[in-house]
Amino acid sequence: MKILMVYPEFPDTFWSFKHALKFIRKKAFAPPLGLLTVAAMLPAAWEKRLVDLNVTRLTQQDLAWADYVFISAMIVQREAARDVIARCKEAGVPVVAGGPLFTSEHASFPQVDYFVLNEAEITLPLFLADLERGTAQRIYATAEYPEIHQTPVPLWELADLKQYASISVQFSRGCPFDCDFCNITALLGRRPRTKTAAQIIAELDRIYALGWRGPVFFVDDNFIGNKKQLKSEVLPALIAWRRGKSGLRFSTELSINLADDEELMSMMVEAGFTAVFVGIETPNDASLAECSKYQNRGRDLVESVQRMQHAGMQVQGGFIVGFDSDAPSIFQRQIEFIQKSGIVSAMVGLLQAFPGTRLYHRLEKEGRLSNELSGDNVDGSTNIVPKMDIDVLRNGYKNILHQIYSPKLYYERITTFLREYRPRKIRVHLDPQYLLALWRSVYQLGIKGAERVYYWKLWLWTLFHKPQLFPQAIELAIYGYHFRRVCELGDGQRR
Ligand code: B12
Repeated sequence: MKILMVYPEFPDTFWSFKHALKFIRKKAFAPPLGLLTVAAMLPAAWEKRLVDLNVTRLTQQDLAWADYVFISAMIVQREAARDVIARCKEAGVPVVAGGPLFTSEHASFPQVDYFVLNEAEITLPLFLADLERGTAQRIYATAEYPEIHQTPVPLWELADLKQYASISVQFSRGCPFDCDFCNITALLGRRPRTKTAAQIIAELDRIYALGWRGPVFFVDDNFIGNKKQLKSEVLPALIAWRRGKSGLRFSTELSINLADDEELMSMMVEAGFTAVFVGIETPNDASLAECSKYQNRGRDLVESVQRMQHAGMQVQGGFIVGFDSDAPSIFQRQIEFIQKSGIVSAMVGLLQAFPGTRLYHRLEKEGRLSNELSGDNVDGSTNIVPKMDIDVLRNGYKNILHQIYSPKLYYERITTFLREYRPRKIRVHLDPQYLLALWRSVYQLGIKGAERVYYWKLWLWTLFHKPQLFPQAIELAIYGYHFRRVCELGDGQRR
């Protein structure tokens, strides 16, 4: 059996990092972990190939080769996924679809032959068994959440790793918190299900054996969902694994209560975590109460961020406007908060309602769902009829992005962050692409760019005050270029 795994193209968004990736000559952020995991669950004797349309093209020969196309996507890849499916149909190749897009809205894909929805650990074996018997059904779905102790090491070797800026691994699924807008608890539940330390080490060994020394992103919904297992088992194993190795900086996603646990922060940093993405959402306490984001309430959010920066981790943050409790003053409050926090990569989104979430059900009852969901909450669109006037909301939102990604405020945030950041030493792996990126940044940002004055000021400031943080300063300057480009492009396109 010949299986072609296909991952549709992402639009040019905040999260694509497309304009920043050019500096290091990479084509995409990370290989598609869902498909590579599914590939490892298929019979070993089957031939498998991966075509990630973010790094390469899908040719007629690819389709002619395949007995089945396995496709995965997020909602944001909806249109690109439709194109792939149409091409498969033209070529007469049956399509098997899974992943978050199809789990959320399979009914709108009549051309797909088989849906293997939810988590493949449960649904894929059922499909494969039926396929072998010649009795395959069209839809396999489950309301259960599998344990992931048996999930195999993903087949990273199917991906052309040179094309990617980072690699994803996953330790856990699910999040114990219950924020009403979050798609995660709807898709993956509230009980954190974890892999064992042995599984994670086997995955890292595999990545290392493939020659990877770049960044590794732990794509957990909340990495600290099971602190006990982390402290007693997983982090000690990661600390031991890291000894004598260079590169492989770790980053992850987690909740703000990490700031309350000095021991956990210290262990994470020792294990090699240098950046964490945290859902901060809003400095407006009424909005935090509205969406049940209790873990963010009753604390000084800036101080919590600084504690993580002091421990040695860069904090990236997600922010949202458009809650019912947001007044027009929220836009300026968000700007001031983001500046003060030194969160350089601030992903500010308009509140959207994903199907299956508590927010979606509430708004459906209130008759407040409007147009189709884009699935990208930073494209300036929303499927919610807001309480605030929609034009005030859109303009206020746009204004936040223009302000925080203007060279002045953006570079100010870099210095605020570098002042607070106290990284632990991690043996760097010198990739010549990073040196070239420095020179590309000199040309693009320091000579051609509108931000050149700020760029050179940052050079001077960093070299005088924090010379050891010079690589981080340049990396952040390059991200700023991407964010600004996306804002500029978005102006013409946003709904
Ligand atoms: C890593 C990640 C990213 C990476 C993607 C890197 C990459 N190339 O893959 C980055 C940071 C770029 C990213 C960005 C975004 N992401 Co994202 N991301 C994730 C995250 C945290 C992990 C994905 C992952 O690798 N999981 C591990 C694998 C093993 O799980 P999986 O892919 O779900 O696969 C399993 C099953 O779904 C199934 N399966 C999957 N595919 C297939 C295919 C077949 C054929 C079969 C049989 C089975 C199957 O089997 C697998 C094993 O069980 C998820 C949350 C999550 N826990 O899944 C969100 C998630 C996928 N992202 C989401 C969103 C919304 C986004 C953004 C739009 C953010 C935003 N602005 O709001 C952007 C869009 C990207 C862009 N460029 O525009 C949503 C998607 C919701 C939806 N219904 O579509 C999720 C679910 C998070 C959430 N809040 O709900 N993301």
